[in-house]
Amino acid sequence: MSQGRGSASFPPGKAPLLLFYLALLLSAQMDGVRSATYVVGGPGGWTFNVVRWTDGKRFRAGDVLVFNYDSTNHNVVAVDRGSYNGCKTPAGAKLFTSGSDRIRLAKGQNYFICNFSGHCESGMKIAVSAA
Ligand SMILES: *[C@@H]1O[C@H](CO)[C@@H](O)[C@H](O)[C@H]1NC(C)=O
Ligand SMILES: [Cu+2]
Repeated sequence: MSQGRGSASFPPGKAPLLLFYLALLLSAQMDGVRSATYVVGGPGGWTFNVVRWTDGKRFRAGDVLVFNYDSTNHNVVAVDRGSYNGCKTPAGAKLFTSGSDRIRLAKGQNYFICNFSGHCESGMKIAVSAA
């Protein structure tokens, strides 16, 4: 049986298994580099005055935002810049109501508000810039 350089300690039959585990490890690490998951508002979740939660954070396209909230009192609406600034809901805006929504960030600006009456005005809104 030949013992090639670099494979001295691995019987030929085990090489595919080793490569398989190596591939798993690499793909897990690349996933970690590619996208992160953030819980909006931290332990307090998606609620009033969450607007500053993004301060000092850096987001990337593909990162996932998790919005945790009581779905009887709040929701999440993906809006445009003008609607974000004016706390308006544009026609056809995408609405999330599960109480634990996972939303993947698109490259550029992403705007989210709660459109229950008065909530956006009370700081229940976030603007997220994804590189
Ligand atoms: C909130 O957004 C949804 C989805 O666009 C819309 O159907 C609903 O009328 C909005 N509610 C208010 C109070 O603007
Ligand atoms: Cu709300």
